[in-house]
Amino acid sequence: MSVSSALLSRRVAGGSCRLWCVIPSPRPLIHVRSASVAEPGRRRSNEEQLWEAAGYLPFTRARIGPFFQENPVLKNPFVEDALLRGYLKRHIPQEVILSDLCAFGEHVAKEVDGWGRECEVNPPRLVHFDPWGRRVDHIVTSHAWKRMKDLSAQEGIVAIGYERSFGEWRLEDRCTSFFRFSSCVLFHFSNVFLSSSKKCMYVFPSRVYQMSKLYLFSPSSGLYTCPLAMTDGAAKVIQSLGVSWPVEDAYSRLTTRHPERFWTSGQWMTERQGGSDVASGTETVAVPQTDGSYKLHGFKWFTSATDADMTLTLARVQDKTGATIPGSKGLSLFYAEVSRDEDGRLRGIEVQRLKDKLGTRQMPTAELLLDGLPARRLSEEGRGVSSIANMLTITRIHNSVSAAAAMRRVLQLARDYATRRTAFGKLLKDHPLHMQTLARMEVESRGAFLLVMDVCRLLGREESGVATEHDAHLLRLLTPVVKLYTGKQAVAVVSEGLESFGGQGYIEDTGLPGILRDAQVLSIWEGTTNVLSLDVLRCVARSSGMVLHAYFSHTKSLLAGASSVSSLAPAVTAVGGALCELEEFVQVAATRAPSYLELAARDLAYSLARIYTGALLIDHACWKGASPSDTYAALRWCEQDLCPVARNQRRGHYDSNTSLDAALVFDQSIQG
Ligand code: UCC
Repeated sequence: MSVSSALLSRRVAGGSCRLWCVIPSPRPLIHVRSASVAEPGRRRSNEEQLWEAAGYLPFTRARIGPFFQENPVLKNPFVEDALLRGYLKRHIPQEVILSDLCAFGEHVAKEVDGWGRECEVNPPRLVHFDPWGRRVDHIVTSHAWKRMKDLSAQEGIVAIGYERSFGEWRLEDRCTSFFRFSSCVLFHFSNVFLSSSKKCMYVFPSRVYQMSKLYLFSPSSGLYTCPLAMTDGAAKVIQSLGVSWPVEDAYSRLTTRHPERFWTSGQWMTERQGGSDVASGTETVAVPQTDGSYKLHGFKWFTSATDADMTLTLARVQDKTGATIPGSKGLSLFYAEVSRDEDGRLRGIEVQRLKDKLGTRQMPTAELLLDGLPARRLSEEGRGVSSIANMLTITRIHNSVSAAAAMRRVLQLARDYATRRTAFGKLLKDHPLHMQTLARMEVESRGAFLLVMDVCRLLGREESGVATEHDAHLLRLLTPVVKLYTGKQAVAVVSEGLESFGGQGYIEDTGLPGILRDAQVLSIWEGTTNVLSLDVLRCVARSSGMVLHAYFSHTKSLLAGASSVSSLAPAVTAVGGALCELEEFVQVAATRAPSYLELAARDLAYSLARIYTGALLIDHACWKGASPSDTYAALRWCEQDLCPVARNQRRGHYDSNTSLDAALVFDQSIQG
């Protein structure tokens, strides 16, 4: 009997819908992928061979079953991001900017994201010696990593912030040029721009534009955003100290759009004693040379993106006896180029090893021995920390942009997946509990975005020369606040995001776990949460409280615009109440010992972040182009404890309970 006629007779006998019932003693049919090797040597029964030949054994030999879960798809992150588009629509509705971002978003989704993945699977490696034993210290990076450098230059990811083509711009003067977009997919929102552009307002969009582009790029950049952060920071430092010899060429390279000229910069601050307490941890010495230059000798323990072309770093100038000044007052800022001699050896640098990190593996991070690195002093002697502070401001803002972008990316993927994945009989998007979870992430993500962009707006105002004293205070206060708060949010939101993919979120080659690993660094480098909380106290003290004065008055002005919007009333009440609590806390804390404020520093920073973000969400929801979702997001955000520092103050957390905290942490005792 032929195979087909044998099957036919069985079908007739049993009915095809009950096939398995009529097979005598059916064997389990679960040998996915390994059916042919599971029981070596066993011959298949005639019956099995018949079913298999006819295609009725779905799990056997090369067949692994018919179902494949659709993967989440990255779509144009600009088009997909309603808040980004709304924010830009409100603040910088310039045709050229919007079409550039839209086109860049398309490029990111279609091509750049793949390069980012290649950076992850092809991490850098260090080649210490050439085949003949000569020391070369080559950091070998992937093709994709190099492409990221060229792309960053071409797209002006650093340059836009310095070109300032859009400097100070008066909206009413330019509104006639709106919406002649010829390319891309801006039809989504083009018809509502003009209606919102009637009133006169000033915007300072270069930094907002640059950071919006960075925001689109960051999650697909293979961590190239790290060298870009330091490059931007170095350009800012050079600009603030004066673009002149010996750094004018470097400045033009850091800020160029020409890939062949583009340089990246390092920021070598961390030594073996640690990266937070820079003042006492820096051992590197600078030995003066007769020509006015210096040679640096020291050990840099954690240098990110070590394939940079130049660096800014701190060192202590030795006097003629070889002595140095300890502490912050002994630190000066130096500029050094990374170059090779005629034998191909790095000049004055030995790369000890690459770091084996939890995440950010795409990027070379190294330990460097500085062994006579030629350098030029940029700051006055002893003014190193304050001179590099501008770099810290910029890298902290970049860090915050990357944090907001990581949250947005995981949400975009989770949202797409929710339209593809079926469980318990329906798509994930039709499970209200799943939607509630994503909505909570969305609220965090929106809050982070608005907080970050507001700091970028302030930075743009400062650099356009139009910042008031009030703006400058606000920028100083909010920079550590936004960095510390968004770093923590990113880890939480991305972690939650991975869970929304179930087990697949835990599988390396989906690319999802890397998002979480990379997010974890955001709360660590460029100042940990506690170090930044103390920086908040530092700027309050150094400004004699003026930064807080600016904060309170600006937050109140944001709320004032919403006082007549009834749908936002609960949010306005919550933020207003929290602001009063915060003012009371500040008054009490001002009368207490410094140790009291130090214990409150972290909760204070969180309170500043939550209250201000609440006010920004409310303000954005009041804008006439806002959507009902903007209102909903503001209401949801303001339901949380906006002022944890007041609550914990009432509980006595900042009184003298440090000994109890320590006793709890080191508890070894068992009573009874
Ligand atoms: O390097 C690292 C990794 C690089 C990777 C970068 C990529 C990130 C973006 C990625 C995106 C994906 S990690 C190493 C990072 N290290 C830090 O961030 C340092 C953390 N520690 C601090 O921030 C500390 O608070 C210090 C180092 C600033 C404290 O130093 P001092 O010397 O003890 O502080 P002082 O004495 O309070 O301040 C010295 C001067 C003062 O100015 P003057 O002398 O004029 O009164 C301060 O006002 O510095 C000024 N100053 C600041 N100014 C201190 N901090 C600031 C600030 N934040 N802004 C403005």
